[in-house]
Amino acid sequence: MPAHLRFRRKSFLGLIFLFTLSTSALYFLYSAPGIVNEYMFMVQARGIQIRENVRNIGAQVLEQVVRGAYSLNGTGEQLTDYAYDFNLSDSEVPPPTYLPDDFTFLPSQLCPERLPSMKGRMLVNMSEVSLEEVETSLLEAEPSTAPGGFWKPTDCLPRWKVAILVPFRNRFEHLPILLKHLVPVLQRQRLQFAFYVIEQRGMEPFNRAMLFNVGYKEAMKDEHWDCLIFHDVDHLVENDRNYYGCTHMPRHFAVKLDKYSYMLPYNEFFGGVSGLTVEQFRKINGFPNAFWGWGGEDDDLWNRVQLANLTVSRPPRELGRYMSIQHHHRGEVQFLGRFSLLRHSKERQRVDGLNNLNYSPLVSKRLLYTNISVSLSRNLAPVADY
Ligand code: NGS
Repeated sequence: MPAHLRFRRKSFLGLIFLFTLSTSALYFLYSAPGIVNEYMFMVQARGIQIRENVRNIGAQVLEQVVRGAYSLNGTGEQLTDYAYDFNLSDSEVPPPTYLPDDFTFLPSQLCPERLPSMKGRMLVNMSEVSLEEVETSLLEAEPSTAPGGFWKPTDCLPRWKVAILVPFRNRFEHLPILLKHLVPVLQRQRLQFAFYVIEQRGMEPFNRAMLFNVGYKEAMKDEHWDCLIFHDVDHLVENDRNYYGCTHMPRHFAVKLDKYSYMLPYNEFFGGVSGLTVEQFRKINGFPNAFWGWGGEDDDLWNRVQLANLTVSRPPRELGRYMSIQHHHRGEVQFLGRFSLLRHSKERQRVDGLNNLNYSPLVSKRLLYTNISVSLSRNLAPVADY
C-alpha cells in the first residue's frame, strides 16, 4: 500500500479509537453520576483539609511567637492569660449539657430533648443482616411496636410525631441495616415515629423527590404527624445526640459525610437526611416532581426553602456525622435537565409539587415499616391551589 494511504488508514483508525474513547467516557459520566460527583467532592474536601492544616500550623507558629513575647525573660512563664482565640476546631466548643442518668420522667410531661439515654458517638455496624433478624430483635426489645413500626414512648409525652420517609429502589440489603441502626436511636430520643419506605416500580428513572411527596401524602393518612424526615436508605447517623425532631426552621441533619472526609461538600447541600415540619413542607409545596434521575432535587428543595424566607438549621459540631453504605448507583441515570430546572425554581414552585401529584400506590404494613409501592408517571395532575 502506498505510504500516503497507509497514513490515511492509520489516522482513520486513530479517529475511530478517539471517538470510541470519548463516547464511552461520556456514557460513564452519564450512567455513573454518583461516582464522578463523589470523586469531585472528595478532591474538594482534601483541598479544604490541606488549607485547614496550613491554617492550624500558621496559628501554632503565631501562638509560639505571642507566648515568647509575653513570657518572663524568655522562660516561657506567662504574665497573664492573653485573650487570643486559637480555637479553630469546632469540636473544642464545650458540649451542651445532657440530663443526668438518674433523671426521672413524668408520663404527663413533654420528653426532654437532651436525654440521659443519648450518649453521643456510636459504633456503626454496616454488616449485612436479614430483615427477619432485625424484626425479631427490635420487637423483642420493644414489644409495644405496632405493625408499620409505629412506636411511642410511655414514660413521657413525645415532643414530635415523626414520619421517617425513605425512598427506595433495589437496595434490599440496606434497609435492615438502616432500621437496625436508627430505630433504637429514635427510641432513646423518645420520639413518636414510624417508617415509610416508598419504593419506585416501573422503568422510569428514579424520582427521589416525587417519592417523598407520595410518602408524605400516604403517611398523613395514618396519623397526624408534625415532623417529616427525608432519609436516604444508605445514611447512618454516627451520634445519637443528633436529635431527629424538627426545629422552627427546616433542618439539614447529614452535614458531615464520611465520603466527603466529614466536610460539607457545598454550603447549599441539602441532601442525605433533611427534615421539615408538616407546616414548612406544605408552605413550600413539597418537593418538585420534575426531577427524573439523579441529582438536583435536593438543591431545588433548598431553593424553595429560601424563597419561602426560611433558612436551614444544622446540628452543631460533630453531631451531624454520617457514614454511608458503599454502593454503586445501580442503574441510576443522571438527570441532565436539572440545571435548567434549577434556574427556574421560583416560577416552578407554585406549579410543581404537592399540588400536581398524581399516583396510585400499593400500601402494605410490614412489621417495622409501611411499604408504599408506586409506579411513577410523568402524567401529573392539573395544578391545584395550595
Ligand atoms: C450535587 C447534586 C445534588 C447531590 C449532591 C451530592 O452536585 O443533588 O451533589 O451528591 N446537585 C446537582 O447535581 C445539581 S452525592 O454524591 O451525595 O450523591 O445531592
